[in-house]
Amino acid sequence: MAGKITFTMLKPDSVENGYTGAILEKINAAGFRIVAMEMTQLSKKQAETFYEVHAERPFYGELVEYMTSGPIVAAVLEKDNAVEDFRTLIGATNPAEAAEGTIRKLYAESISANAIHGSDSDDNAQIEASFFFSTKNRF
Ligand code: 3AN
Repeated sequence: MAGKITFTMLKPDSVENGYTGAILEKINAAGFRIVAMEMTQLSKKQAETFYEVHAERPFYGELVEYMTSGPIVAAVLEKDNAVEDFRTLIGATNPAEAAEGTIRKLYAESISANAIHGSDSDDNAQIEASFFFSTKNRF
């Protein structure tokens, strides 16, 4: 059965460029319910841990530096088939390859400043949601 939650972060470029409201509107319009949400700035340690799966990738240092460069908005979202539907809504990692109408096509600047994160599996959605929010703070 497809999972009901996914985890997202509006990345520093989205917040800095004033796109938070427009992106949340698109998320709501696509049928996702906001279960938990917080505006925060990641510490280096938090970003390193969150992106640990990419530790060996050449862009890891750049990614951690970028994700700690300004505030982000973290949220847990609920919908049937949440992970897959959200990945469709945000579009390809590289905005140059993202489909028309997707969040990354509309709002991303580059492959690293790519506007938004979305979990890539149900297991990671659970891990990432728990990284930011206790069950007590999910509604
Ligand atoms: P996605 O966010 O689409 O799941 P991942 O998990 O492959 O993509 O990559 C995680 C993050 O790492 C991306 N959101 C992006 O910010 C960054 N990233 C991925 N590939 C590159 C790359 N080739 N150069 C710079 N940053 C990258």
